[in-house]
Amino acid sequence: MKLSLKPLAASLLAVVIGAGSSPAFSQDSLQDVMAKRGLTEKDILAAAKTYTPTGGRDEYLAFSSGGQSGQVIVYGIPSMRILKYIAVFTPEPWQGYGFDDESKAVLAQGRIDGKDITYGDTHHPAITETEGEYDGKYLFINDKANPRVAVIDLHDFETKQIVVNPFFRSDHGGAFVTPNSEYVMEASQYPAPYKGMHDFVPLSEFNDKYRGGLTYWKFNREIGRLVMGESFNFEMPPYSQDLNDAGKGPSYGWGFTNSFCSERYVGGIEKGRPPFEAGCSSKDTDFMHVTNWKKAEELVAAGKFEKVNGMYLITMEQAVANDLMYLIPEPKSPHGVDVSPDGAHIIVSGKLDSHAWVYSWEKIQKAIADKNFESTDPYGIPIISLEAALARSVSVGLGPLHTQYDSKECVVYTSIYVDSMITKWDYCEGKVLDQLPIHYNVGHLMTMEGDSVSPDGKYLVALNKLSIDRFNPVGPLHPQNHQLIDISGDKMELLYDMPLPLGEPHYVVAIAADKLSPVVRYKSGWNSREDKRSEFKTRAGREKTERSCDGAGQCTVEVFGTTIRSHITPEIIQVEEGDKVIIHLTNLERAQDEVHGFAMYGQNVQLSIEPGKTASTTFIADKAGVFPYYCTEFCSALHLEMEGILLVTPKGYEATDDALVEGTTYTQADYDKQVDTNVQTQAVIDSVVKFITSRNFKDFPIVVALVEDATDQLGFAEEAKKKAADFATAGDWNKAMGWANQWWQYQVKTADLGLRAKTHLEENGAVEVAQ
Ligand code: RUQ
Ligand code: CUA
Repeated sequence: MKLSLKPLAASLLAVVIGAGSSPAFSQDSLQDVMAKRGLTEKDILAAAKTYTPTGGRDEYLAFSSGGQSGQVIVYGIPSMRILKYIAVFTPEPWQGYGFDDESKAVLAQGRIDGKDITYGDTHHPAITETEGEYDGKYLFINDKANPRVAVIDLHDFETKQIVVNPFFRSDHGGAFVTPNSEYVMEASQYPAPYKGMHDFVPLSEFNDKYRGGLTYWKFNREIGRLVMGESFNFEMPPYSQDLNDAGKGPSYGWGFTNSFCSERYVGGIEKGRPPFEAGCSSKDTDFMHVTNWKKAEELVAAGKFEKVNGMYLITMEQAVANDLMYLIPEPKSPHGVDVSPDGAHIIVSGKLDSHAWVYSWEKIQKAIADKNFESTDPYGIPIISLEAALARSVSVGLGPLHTQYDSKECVVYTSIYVDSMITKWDYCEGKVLDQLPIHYNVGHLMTMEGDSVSPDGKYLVALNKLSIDRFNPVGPLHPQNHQLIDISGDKMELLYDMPLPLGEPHYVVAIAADKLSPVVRYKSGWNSREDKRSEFKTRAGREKTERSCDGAGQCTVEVFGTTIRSHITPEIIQVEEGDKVIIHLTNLERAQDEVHGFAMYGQNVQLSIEPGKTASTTFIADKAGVFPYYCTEFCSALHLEMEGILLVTPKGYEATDDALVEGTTYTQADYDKQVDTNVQTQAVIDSVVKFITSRNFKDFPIVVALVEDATDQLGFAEEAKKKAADFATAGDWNKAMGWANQWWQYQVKTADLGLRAKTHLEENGAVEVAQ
């Protein structure tokens, strides 16, 4: 009986290598490998800056929008290794999201007019801030297509809430947070009649009845949720509001929203009119909207505004009367609006122009105080003249979009879409410092903690819209290309290309990894989607199945079950055709990473049950039949045996024989042989235990956790051993043999854990301690 897996692995490797071509580089020197692969010294240097050895951790975690995949992608920087997809607006089977009853309830919050919307066009993630610093508690992200904002809790990286904007029919400018995450900003994009106020309005009334807007969603940190009833919305002209950013420092309390299509063009290509793209880019300037959320908040508290659709509505008239909103011209079809870390400047790009425009908050404030307005727009909103607000404009390249700030004062990076490059420039002096080509057509770009009051600099990620020839071809739909750039020196250095084959990521935020401390398991019996103890939590030994029928004759079978390596309790569920079946499963594991899945044939059931979690599924067993179910995670050597059967009997079915047949009959000799194996296995376990306890294993938290888990498993082995002995005494060799095997299963799990602990100690330099 050999339990060490090493010789097995070695022989397998020998087979694999022997069967194929010989390894290309195994004994080569670095120079040889460089020559064979055609790598330059610069490549090696870039590799050394990004390569993260096995087991190594990244310095930053990046949260990227997944675009029209409706998800968030998490990856490490500088390794650019993808660590997770967080399901947000789209069902994600691997996580049980949109499959368990608990997460279905989260997705249901995002219904629009009663319709399930099972995708999203995620655009801009934002991390919660405290005094302008990322605090790593929550992440927000918007859905542009269906104006929604989601709240992701970073204690377990799960989506907890989806809110639907009660007025808009699209949003682009979400999600941006104010410096203490008091509010999450969400601006509409495509003007439309406000929901609940007007349903259909013909385009002939576009100027009067179509509207844009900016919602300030109140975030309640205590409960970690957005609160509609404490939120307010600024009604805005039917321009296409674009992105937002919140003021900070001297501009704290204010918000900035740029816009395009202030032409208020309504299209009509099929009527022989010029298309939207021409009609929306005819004027020389559009508008930045400047809103005073701090004052609006006070007026809301003073009962100044009415609630419409469950949220406070500030009409344009009220905003003007109360000095809450101003406009400032921006160059032709602008894009992006980025407030400097010190809150003193705001940079907007000219998209159809080669300039970036630096606005001065001091000058804007003065214009507001002096009521120095050049005119009002058609809706009566005061317009501050460009000259009164602008500090300078700088030619940065063709098609500038977004700007990110460095840790170095006055240094910024702007993405240049048409020229496919990043321009590094100084916004105080107004001069270009460096330019770097990217591949290709960059949209957003992002520096480490770049949206906070103290950006870290170091790395920049370019989120490129096209990858064209950068990767092995995989058909007409290409991956996106995120390029990692070293910005620590005077010159930018391109380090790495990462293909992202999941939607079109729009924006990404990166936070120092040490600010995050996600849990590794849930408190036992946890409803993770609501973040509270599940009312269906089930303890070991308390599993039960109940059946009840209502007056109308609808019967419900409710299962309170558990999962633990390597069995699902119950293993047999019997219901009648037409029954409603509700299955609650609690994962009893306390061990890290011991997730169990639960998939069932033909019922669209797939749960992911992380340690401690309780997840539920509900379906109608509408067809008689036999429905196998099993665990979908390879959780132990006996994972394949982690199975069960749902029997759906035909209506009125009478059992003639309920006995479970034995496939094999065992004798005392079989039993004795198994017991012998178990005794030998125990000797192996004992030797591993001796190794571990003779080392300073308590200095290794991972080993301590493994030992705890192993001790549990060994306890289960003892219980099974006792049952085996009892049946042996009674002469029931089949049951005795079964329990002797179960005893051995627990021993195997114990040994698996023990060997992992032993390997960890050996690899990490544990030392012998006095016994
Ligand atoms: S916007 S590529 Cu959708 Cu963030 Cu500028
Ligand atoms: Cu649990 Cu496989």
